[in-house]
Amino acid sequence: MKKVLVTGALGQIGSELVVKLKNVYGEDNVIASGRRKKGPYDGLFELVDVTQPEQIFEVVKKHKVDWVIHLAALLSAVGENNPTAAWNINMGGLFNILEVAKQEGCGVFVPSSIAAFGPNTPKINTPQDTIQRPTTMYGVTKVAGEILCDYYYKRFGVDTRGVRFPGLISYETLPGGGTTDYAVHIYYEALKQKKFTCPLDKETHMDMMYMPDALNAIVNLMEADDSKLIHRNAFNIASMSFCPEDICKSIQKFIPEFTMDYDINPTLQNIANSWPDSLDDSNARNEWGWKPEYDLDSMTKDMLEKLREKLDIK
Ligand code: AKB
Repeated sequence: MKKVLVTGALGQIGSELVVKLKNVYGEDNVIASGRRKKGPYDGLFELVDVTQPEQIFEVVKKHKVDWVIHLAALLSAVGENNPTAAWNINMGGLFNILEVAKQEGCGVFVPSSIAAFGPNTPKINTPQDTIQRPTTMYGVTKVAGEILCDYYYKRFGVDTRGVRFPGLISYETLPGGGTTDYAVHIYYEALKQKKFTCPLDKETHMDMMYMPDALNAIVNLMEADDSKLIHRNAFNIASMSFCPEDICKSIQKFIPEFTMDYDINPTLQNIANSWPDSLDDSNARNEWGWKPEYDLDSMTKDMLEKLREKLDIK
């Protein structure tokens, strides 16, 4: 059974991933970690600041960790507000994790992002191997991270794996500081206010994914047969591509009185315009059987049901 350490475990992905990993690998084999512990935590938790290598070493040794799922990172919008912090946390943190993995013999899963692409990348059906000249610090750290993971695999034999996540939509924990966050907030506002002011223009298409598919991608790639992997660290994965107008219409199927207006945030709009509209994920499908389950309407139905319950809205 694998022993897995998750960094950034209290964030949007980590808070749900830890629960899934415990179901797959067992309660005692999953160690959640973060810079701060917000209140009591149900299960193993360690304080780890990924910019401090000795803290990572200590926890990896203490728990005899086999795999690190490295989620601690600043996202695109906060990264543009503080590029220095984005560089230090995203690159410094990843370098430290890879060094520990090299010395302690761990595998490493690191998510990349659609942010690893830029305005001169082909926008539709974006290939996995293509032009990558991102225009955000977050994107720069994601491309550099993909290359650094390739390097640690080729040079030192560290088993590095990763996918490029699109915008992730979930009801458990809010995302913090991304460009795609509107696609989560819209569901909260649809239930609470029956209206939403969108910070992106109505035809801004981006790739998106519902959290259960994203979690399956992590576990399935980690469990994939090494001999079948031609690529390793930057798999395009896709399940749906939509714009604000599409998600509005999808919500109106379940809440007909829902309305949306627009107050465009230029920083977010510029970032969104620089990203692809839709990704070609054929390598992930062929090499490790990637297959998403949710489309826009099935996600909307589930999101609204789960949020109604969570927010206690009849
Ligand atoms: C963001 O918007 O920054 C993230 C991402 C696409 O990586 N959700």
